[in-house]
Amino acid sequence: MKVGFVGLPGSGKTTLFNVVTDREIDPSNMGRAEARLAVVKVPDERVTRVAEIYGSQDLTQPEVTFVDLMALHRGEEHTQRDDSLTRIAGDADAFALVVQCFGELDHRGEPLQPAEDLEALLLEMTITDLGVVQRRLKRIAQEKKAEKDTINIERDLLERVEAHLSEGRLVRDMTLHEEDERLLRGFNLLTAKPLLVVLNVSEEDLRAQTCTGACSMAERAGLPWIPVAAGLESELAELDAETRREFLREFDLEEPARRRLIRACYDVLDVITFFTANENQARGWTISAGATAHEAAGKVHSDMYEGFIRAEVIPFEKLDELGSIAACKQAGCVRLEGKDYLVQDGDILNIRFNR
Ligand SMILES: Nc1nc2c(ncn2[C@@H]2O[C@H](COP(=O)(O)OP(=O)(O)OP(=O)(O)O)[C@@H](O)[C@H]2O)c(=O)[nH]1
Ligand SMILES: [Mg+2]
Repeated sequence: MKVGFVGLPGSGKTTLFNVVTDREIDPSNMGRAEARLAVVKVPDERVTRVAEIYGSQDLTQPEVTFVDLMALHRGEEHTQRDDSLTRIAGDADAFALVVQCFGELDHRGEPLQPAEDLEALLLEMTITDLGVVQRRLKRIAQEKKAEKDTINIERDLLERVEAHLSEGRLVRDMTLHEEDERLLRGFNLLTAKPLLVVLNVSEEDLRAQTCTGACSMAERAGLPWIPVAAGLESELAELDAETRREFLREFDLEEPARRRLIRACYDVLDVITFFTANENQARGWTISAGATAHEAAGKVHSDMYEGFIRAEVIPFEKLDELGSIAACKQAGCVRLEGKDYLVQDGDILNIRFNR
């Protein structure tokens, strides 16, 4: 699962990125197209418990990759638009839109207007998508074999998307058939992805639980939002764990930004976690809600997908409660499921397959 941070200049993307990733920077990505990438282990205590019960030597938490992207500028601040963001961030599963809600002035030195900033950001993303769609339409028009059915289907779809975007609306709000969605996926349109609004608020606003205008703007746009005080949290990161906990308590925050952000990303992406375990390793995996046991097997290994026979399933709650696989078997809590079984959050899957 990969989440890209986008935002206007100075909105706090890098500060948030550093907080969320504990500054664990992947050196192989240094200097690459201005985007910084870091893999974060999702804290899920269930993996530890699964490892304990299975006697696994190693454990692997599910992972989320965060990408600190370059700033998007307002239209009037740049002359040339390109699709570099689409190219760099195209493979992200979702975007977190970071909106500056701290301080009095924005990066231009003008009075802060978070709702307007969010609107400007969404507009920039919409225009970027429009550019991608229009460039493709232009190329289609130039194609000699323009009468081919497949090309016509693509053109009709892109023209619909163009009309939708031209009204300033997001592709994710379009009603699309599965076929259309598959066709569009190749274009990596920014506004087709799940979006989460991150309001980067000041310490005072966090304490007062006040919501800036941006949250009603997010709601109008049908987007989920969370408040985060990136500046405060980056200061807290310098403290030892106990002092940090005390501070968080003082702000009525049960958990640090990293956890809240990951949880919010799970929600917007509509993903769940399943586990695999043996004596060597216990591991958590992230998969779309509604995925089948067959798809889950494919996530673990292509051999398991190809040779899938069935899955033995134990729900985490049962395993946790009964404390051993033998006890689960005895209580009839180990189910045998076929390819089409819909994986549930917390399932421990033992995939039987033909090698
Ligand atoms: N007071 C306060 N300052 C913040 C907060 N978040 C970021 N800043 C400050 O705002 C400035 C810009 O923050 P960055 O994290 O660099 O913002 P950015 O979005 O990465 O900026 P660009 O990459 O240049 O677009 C820095 O001086 C930060 O210290 C916050 O929550 N509160
Ligand atoms: Mg930055």
